[in-house]
Amino acid sequence: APQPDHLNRELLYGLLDSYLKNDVVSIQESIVHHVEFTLARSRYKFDTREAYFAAAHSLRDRLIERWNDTQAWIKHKDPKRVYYLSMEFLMGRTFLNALHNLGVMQPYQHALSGLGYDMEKVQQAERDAALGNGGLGRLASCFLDSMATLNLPAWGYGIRYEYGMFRQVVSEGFQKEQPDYWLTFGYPWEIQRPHVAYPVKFYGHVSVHESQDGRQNFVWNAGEEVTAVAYDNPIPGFKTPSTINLRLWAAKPCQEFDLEAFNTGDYVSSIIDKQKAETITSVLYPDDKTFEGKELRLKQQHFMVSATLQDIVRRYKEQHETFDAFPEKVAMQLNDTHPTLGIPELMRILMDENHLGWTRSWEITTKVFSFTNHTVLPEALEQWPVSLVEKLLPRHMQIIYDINWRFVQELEQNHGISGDKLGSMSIILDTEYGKMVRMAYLALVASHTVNGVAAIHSKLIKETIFKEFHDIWPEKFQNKTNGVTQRRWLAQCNPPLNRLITETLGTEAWITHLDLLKGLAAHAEDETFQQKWAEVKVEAKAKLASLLKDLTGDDLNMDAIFDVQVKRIHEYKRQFMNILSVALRYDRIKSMTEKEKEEVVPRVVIIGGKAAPGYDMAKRIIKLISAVSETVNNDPDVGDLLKVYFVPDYNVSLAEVIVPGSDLNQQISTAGTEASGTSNMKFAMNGSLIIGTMDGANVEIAEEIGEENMFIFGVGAQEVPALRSQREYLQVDPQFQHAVNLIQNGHFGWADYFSPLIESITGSRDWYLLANDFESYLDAQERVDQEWRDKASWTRKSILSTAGSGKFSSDRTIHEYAEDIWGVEPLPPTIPE
Ligand code: H53
Repeated sequence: APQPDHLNRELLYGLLDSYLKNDVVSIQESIVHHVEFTLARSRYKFDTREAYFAAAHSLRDRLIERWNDTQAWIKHKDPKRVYYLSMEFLMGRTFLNALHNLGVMQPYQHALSGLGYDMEKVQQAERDAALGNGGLGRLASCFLDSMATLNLPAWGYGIRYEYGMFRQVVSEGFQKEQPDYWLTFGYPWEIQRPHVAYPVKFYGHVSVHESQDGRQNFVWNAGEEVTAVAYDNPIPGFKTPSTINLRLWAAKPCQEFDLEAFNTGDYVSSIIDKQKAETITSVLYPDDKTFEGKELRLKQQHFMVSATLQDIVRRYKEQHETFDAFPEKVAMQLNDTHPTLGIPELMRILMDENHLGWTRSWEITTKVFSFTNHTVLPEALEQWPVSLVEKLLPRHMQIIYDINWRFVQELEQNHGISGDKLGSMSIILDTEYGKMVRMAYLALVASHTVNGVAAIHSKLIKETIFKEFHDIWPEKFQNKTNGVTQRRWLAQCNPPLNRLITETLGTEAWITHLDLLKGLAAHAEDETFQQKWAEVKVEAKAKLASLLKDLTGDDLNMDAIFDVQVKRIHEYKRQFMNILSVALRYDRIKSMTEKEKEEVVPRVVIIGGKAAPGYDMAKRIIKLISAVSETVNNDPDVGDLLKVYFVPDYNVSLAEVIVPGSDLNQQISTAGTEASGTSNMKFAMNGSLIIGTMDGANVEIAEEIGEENMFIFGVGAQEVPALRSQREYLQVDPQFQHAVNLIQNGHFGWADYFSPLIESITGSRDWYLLANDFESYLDAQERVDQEWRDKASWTRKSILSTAGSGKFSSDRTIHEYAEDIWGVEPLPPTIPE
């Protein structure tokens, strides 16, 4: 780019010598300025949405100054940096989070109300950025918040999908997917960087050239080239000026490539052809648990890692002459296997573009990558056909073969492995449909560390899917129990509880040191404190009730237990078991006398979550929940003793209302199937009691808050394999059979439509062991009702849930990653406030 002839530094510094002011009038000026000049609306007439956009732009200015200074400071200090590579970031809304983290909530509230706008409504005008499916994507977003707050020199890298997670509409009980075109009115939190752009190649062939020193040079002659353009999203830390970057790539047609095509005469077709490049980043794949093997998805993965690695290498080379220091300056975390192509891509960049030999390149590569596994479900593990990888990325396929060849040699020579075992560990798997690349094995071989996401899960991966690798490389394996950011999931989404905690502890230091919550335990028995705690819960419940009132028109019984299960719909998460028990509860109430009914503990059962569009069983489960809901909610015999709601389009913003407003939450996966779960942590923080199995992070939550303060039930993970093999001989519990009969006999209608569901839990087909766990589940539900009758005891448990949730801050998780895996250190920016 052309440089200025003469830089008048003094003048420039003088013009921007301090940060934007955060007094109410300055903020109002900046909002009105953006109304007039950014939105080009009249400052005398703008609606709530325009007020949101103007306020967002005003806040964005404040983010940018911190962002610029943080980045300049990091560049100046040149520390080791960590890059978090993820195909998903489930960010949700940004406005409230940025206000809180910058500490300007109050002045903005006053500024807006002074102009005549209600902060609550303004904030509702923001659309969620839903560039993720569920747990894995939301974890990545919590991690960004923690990395910024801990002052780590960190960046996130991902894709700027034009269509995020689909909008779920439930019509007559059936899920319909609608596109989430979230960019219609623009996204004020991003900064487009047209000059940060890289070519990304696909297809074509590889040619070999002999160089003068006799070395072979591989040249990839691509068949297609697109441009990756950077969009930067500033991520502010809490109570620190540190503002890190989430760089998302968008695909654009490549300008220079293949100009010949334009000269063949068909100018218009050439342009139209190029425009297809943009489809690469058009849509997020909405299934996070079944591997699909679609070519476009593979393209997305390569697109993301290729642009990212070019960017990282360019940044490194700006400050370093050789690659010697690369491993001391760069750490890259692979969020699941989705970005694993980054491994052969870095090898390619080092060998083919920077002419390092294999040995040097491999040494560098294996020092920078580490990888997180998020599931043991076999259907989720990525295996790409060799034929497809070869076609799309011919050079990468060669490199993967070479990596595998050397790996197999090592197994034979250093570990004495041969025969079938060699084949079972090979990165390339031979199947009847052809050869496949096992991405997890590639990631394992090239990474210095692999981690699971909760203690039980990390143990399981060592014993099952990665056992043979653990046998030879035990030191590679670590656990990093997930966490969530208490800024969003407690401080921001539950202001009354925030105030009560701060008042009780006498400090708001818990917002950065969540362990301090244990100080609440001392007050758990205190009656006045319990009273206050219960009042705060009622406030949060009222908000949830008003949300449901808007959705359904119903007034909820505030004395009822608000019983919530919100998460993706999946057989292993067992929403089906939940609704079976609801059917039974309904049936019991129906047979009661009026006198007996007086003893019933009222419940509001709330279920929400999306089914992957192609997941037939999950869609039937949604229909079943809706059918039960329809029958129960309209039955005058039941009144408000039981209500069932399916909340459509569950997303981050809804979670921010639902989580604080719940009394009870269900974490009831078959033991050994849910790697960690993270909503369990959010609920616990907000004083909602868990009914759950000993699965995922529930196990560690029980250690922290005490099993006696939860409703634990069901078989343990160690028992599952044996029980699965004996399923057909199981003596089924009569209550289970009765619940099944109710559905089968058409009590809720649609009996035929539900029969595949019934079959899936019958005899030897009951893979997720609903029949095994049902009795113990009902028993736990009975304990819930008993506990509710003793208000003081329930509240005490609720307080102890929050008090025991300190471990589950993503600050703790990120601190562990930084120390044990990345070797990066905090770099607090010294910026004048
Ligand atoms: O990742 C969460 C875990 C959760 C696990 C989830 C996950 C996805 O969201 C998508 C794909 C995948 O393989 C795993 O199911 O248990 O808490 C974050 O680690």
